[in-house]
Amino acid sequence: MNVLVTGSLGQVGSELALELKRRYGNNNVVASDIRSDETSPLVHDGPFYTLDCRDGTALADIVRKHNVKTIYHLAALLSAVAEARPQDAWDININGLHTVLEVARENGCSVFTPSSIAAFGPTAPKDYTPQNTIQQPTSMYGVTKVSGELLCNYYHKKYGVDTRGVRYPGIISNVTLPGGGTTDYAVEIYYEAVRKKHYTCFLKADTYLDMVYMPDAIKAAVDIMEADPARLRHRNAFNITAMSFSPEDQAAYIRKHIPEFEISYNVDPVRQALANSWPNSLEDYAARVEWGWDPQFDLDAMTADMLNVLSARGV
Ligand code: AKB
Repeated sequence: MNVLVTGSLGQVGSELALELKRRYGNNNVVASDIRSDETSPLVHDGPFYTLDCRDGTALADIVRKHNVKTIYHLAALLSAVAEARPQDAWDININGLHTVLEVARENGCSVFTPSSIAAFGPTAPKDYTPQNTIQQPTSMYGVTKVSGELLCNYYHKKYGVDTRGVRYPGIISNVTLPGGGTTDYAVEIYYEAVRKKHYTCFLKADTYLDMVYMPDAIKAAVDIMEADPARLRHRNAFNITAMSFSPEDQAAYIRKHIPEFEISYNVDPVRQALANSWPNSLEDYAARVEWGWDPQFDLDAMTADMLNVLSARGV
C-alpha cells in the first residue's frame, strides 16, 4: 500500500513526505509537486513526479503505477496569494481537489486534505470557535476551504471515499518557509530575531490567531489517517489548535531568550483584514476525543526550540 503526496515541496508537504517515508519506507511514498527543486532530497531519493494536481490523467497514471492507496493532498494557494489571485485560487484549490477526489473514487484511495481556520468568517464565534458552527468566510481562500470541506464530505457520503481532514491554524516550522499566508509573520519573527534582533510585523500587536508547531501539525496528518474509522463522527474537517497568541505575546516570549529583541509594526491592510475575519482561538474537543489529538508544543516550548535550531544553523 503506497502513499502519494501532492504539494510535497511546500511548507507542510516537504516535512510530511519525509515523515511518511520514515514510517512507511522510502519507495512507498511518492512525492509530487507542480515544480521541481534539485536541492530537495525528495526529488532525488525515491519516486518524485512533477505534477499539476488538476491533470487527472497524469495523476491517475501515477496512482495506478505505484498502487497508491492514500493521497495526502497538500497542493494549494495560501490566503494572501489567494486574495491577490482569486481566480487561480479557485482553480487550484477547488478543481485540484475535485480531480484528486475523482481519481481517489476510481482507484479506491483515501484522501487527507487540510482545511484551515480561514474556513470560518466574521459571523462565527470569535473565541473557542466550536467544531460545528456558522462558516461564512469572506476571503477567497476561506471560500475554497469551506467548499473543499463540503466536497470531501460529499464524496465520503455519496461514494464512500475515505476522506479526512483538519482545520490547520498557522503552522510554524524551521525547515521550509511558508509562502503567501497571513500567519507567515509568526515564522519570520524567529528568523529576524536571530538575524537582527528586530522584526517589523505586518499584523497589529493585539491580533490573536491559533498556531501549531510543525511536529504537531505533521503528527495530526498522520494520526488522523491512521485513526480507527469507527471512532470518527466527523470527517472534514476537525478543528485543531495548540496555542493562540498575538504578535506582542510572541515577542515577549522571544525576549526570554533574546532580551534586546524589538518588534515594530507596519500593518498590511489585506492580511490584517484576513486575520480579523478569522477566529481568535478554536475549540478542538472533537479531534481530542475522536482520534487523540494532543499537541506537545505550547508557545514557550516552541519558541525555545525555534530559537535553538535557527541559532545553531546560523540563519
Ligand atoms: C495562511 O495564513 O494562509 C495559512 C492558514 C491559516 O491557513 N497559514
